[in-house]
Amino acid sequence: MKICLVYPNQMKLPKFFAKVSNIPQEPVLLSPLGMLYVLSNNTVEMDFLDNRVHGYDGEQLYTILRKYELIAFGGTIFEVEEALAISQRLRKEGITTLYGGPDATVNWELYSQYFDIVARGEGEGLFDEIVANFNNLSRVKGLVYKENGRTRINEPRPLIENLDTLKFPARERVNLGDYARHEEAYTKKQPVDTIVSSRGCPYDCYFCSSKWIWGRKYRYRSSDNVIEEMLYMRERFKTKVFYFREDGFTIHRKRLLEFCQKVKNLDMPWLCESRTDALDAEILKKMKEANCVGIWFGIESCSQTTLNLIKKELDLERSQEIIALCKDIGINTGGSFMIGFPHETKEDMFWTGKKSKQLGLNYVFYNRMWAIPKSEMYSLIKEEGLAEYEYANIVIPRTRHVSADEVTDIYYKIAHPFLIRVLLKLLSKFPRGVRGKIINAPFSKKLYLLLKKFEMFG
Ligand code: B12
Ligand code: SF4
Repeated sequence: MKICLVYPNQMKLPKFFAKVSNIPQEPVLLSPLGMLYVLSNNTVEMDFLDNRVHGYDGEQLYTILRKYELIAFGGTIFEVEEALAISQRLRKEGITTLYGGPDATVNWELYSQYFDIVARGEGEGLFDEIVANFNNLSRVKGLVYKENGRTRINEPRPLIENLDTLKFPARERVNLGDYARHEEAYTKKQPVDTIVSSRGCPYDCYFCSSKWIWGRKYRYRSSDNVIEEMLYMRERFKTKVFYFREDGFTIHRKRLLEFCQKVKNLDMPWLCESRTDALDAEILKKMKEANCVGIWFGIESCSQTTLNLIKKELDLERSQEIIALCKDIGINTGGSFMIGFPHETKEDMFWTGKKSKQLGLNYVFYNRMWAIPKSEMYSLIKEEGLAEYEYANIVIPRTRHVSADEVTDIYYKIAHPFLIRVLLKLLSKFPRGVRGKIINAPFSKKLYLLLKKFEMFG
């Protein structure tokens, strides 16, 4: 069976979204790790096309994909539009289409109308099972598909118990040079490559959809297995800095300590994301000794009332202490914040904007609130009629006190100092593809960080 795995290109968003720059008009292009796991952990042959790299238009894509018997799309809610459009055309020709990945796992009811098959959950081993059971898909756990006009919902795929049994993601199937491999906010060294050491998050923040993708069970790879992948990446892809982009890298203290102990003499600098409450002075010192050069914190708000309301389970004072400790120890820090939670007033938003810049972080990043389908906040926004803009399942809300446009204006003022606003305006004059190349180039990131530092922190 001729199969092609496709990461679609990001949809063109309506004008309103242009100002909401965290809804990425030109997203940072990273290698599609989930799909690379799918490629290395199925034995059936599959071609792979990342249309964010190629930028084929609908006609070109259709011509390429017509040659296959099964087209499997993945990606996030921001790419699904292209998959939907091509899927309609391919299905008319009798080609089977499938949608998998995080968005499919969360919103499978919706998408089962538009694809022949929707695959919920992890994709390792899935295609081997599909090919072996193509005439009786009821045997393949995780699938939702049509049979004699009726929708069949198979039982969910069990979670992979031992992540160490997986082959490393098939990075050799892509040209890593096509993707962003730099992280100027933390390190001058390049290339920086993404690695994932765990799946799932036990927390329950009300704006997040993690639990709908992975459940709340936290699974992690052994430190030996992770270090083996790092050594392989250094050898094969010349990776200089390793970025653990995942929900829970620091959740398991014992594993983290063991990892630090084993990696410290290998000269492999690394970055990670973390909750502030997972860290303390002892562990931060060990992380520093083990060549940790930066930590990204999801702090979300500078109001304790908001943090409690959104079920983040974080103490703001403690976050401040941890950031100060990182500074003392010599680890760079970044933090992200959200502007426009449903209960927020103008004052609340400006407070987070102001206070976040005084926390001692090296780098701050703001998200204009939008609601991820299936999150608790998504339901609340729908129930209270707060959704002012909706496009392709993406909901841009007002707050109970401030209109959606005003929230966006406030966000824009907080997130982009004057000079950056001028540059963004200039950039918007360039065509889409060119704009993306400029934004993803290392020098742009450098300039951006410099201006941000200069204007925000004086
Ligand atoms: C790293 C990351 C990023 C990176 C890189 C993303 C990329 N495109 O390469 C950066 C920082 C750039 C990023 C940006 C964004 N991200 Co992001 N990101 C993540 C994160 C933390 C990890 C992704 C990952 O590598 N996971 C590990 C791999 C192994 O898992 P996986 O990709 O899900 O793949 C597995 C399965 O899903 C499945 N699978 C995957 N693809 C396919 C395809 C087929 C056909 C099949 C059958 C199965 C399958 O098999 C894989 C192996 O088991 C996830 C959260 C999470 N914990 O998963 C969010 C997540 C994917 N991001 C999300 C979002 C919303 C965004 C942003 C829109 C955020 C924003 N406001 O800017 C942007 C834009 C995304 C874009 N257009 O690419 C959402 C997606 C929700 C949705 N319904 O679509 C997630 C799930 C976060 C969340 N909790 O809601 N992100
Ligand atoms: S926001 Fe982070 S900590 Fe909260 S549930 Fe999602 S992944 Fe977990």
